[in-house]
Amino acid sequence: MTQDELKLAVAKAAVEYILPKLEKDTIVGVGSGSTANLFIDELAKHKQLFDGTVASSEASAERLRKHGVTVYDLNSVNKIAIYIDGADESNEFLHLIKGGGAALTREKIVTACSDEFICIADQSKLVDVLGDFPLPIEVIPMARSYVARELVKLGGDPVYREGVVTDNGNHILDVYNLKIVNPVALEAAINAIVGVVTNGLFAARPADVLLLATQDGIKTLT
Ligand code: ABF
Repeated sequence: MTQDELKLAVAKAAVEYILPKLEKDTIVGVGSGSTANLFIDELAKHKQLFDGTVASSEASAERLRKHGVTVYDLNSVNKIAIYIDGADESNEFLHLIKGGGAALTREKIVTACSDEFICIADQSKLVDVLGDFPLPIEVIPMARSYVARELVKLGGDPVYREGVVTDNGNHILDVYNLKIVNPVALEAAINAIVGVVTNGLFAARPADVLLLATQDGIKTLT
């Protein structure tokens, strides 16, 4: 199977996984990216089974609405039962790097509000040590250079993602050459830099389940 076929397979598997959990009042958190887009298309076929969604990006919200799926503002929702989203990398502990699509802050907020976070990915995303994928950091624009200097002190090589403005009006630094052996500690250290909004490590709150599409079928990691 090609990578696109693997993404479609895991998107379908995610829908099968959550179908028994859906009730009339269920709110589903929906992530961003190409795998999440395929999930949206599959989920929409069952829109009558649940109440609606909260989306982690404007792009996903628009795609959901085009399918006729209700999208709620997070502030009007009490509880998200399930959040489904992709990732750029995962280790065996389901610590993730996310944010390649620049939606990391909203993704982390939706994760925090969700009872269960199901990550969906193809097999290329599973790694021994996080960090080959450059770690995205969302920064307040005026703090960009300061944050970059602090990230160098932590051993990384930050690069400004030029031309990208997040849904929150901020900038992204991508940090290269990190071998992230302690993701929980690095997540906290980067978040402690003044001017950082969020970093793309999802380790303090990892995924609860990783559905991984492989050439041998869908694997479920917990
Ligand atoms: C989002 O989409 C991001 O956190 C991550 O950067 C990206 C993964 O995209 P794809 O599914 O296209 O590889 O989940």
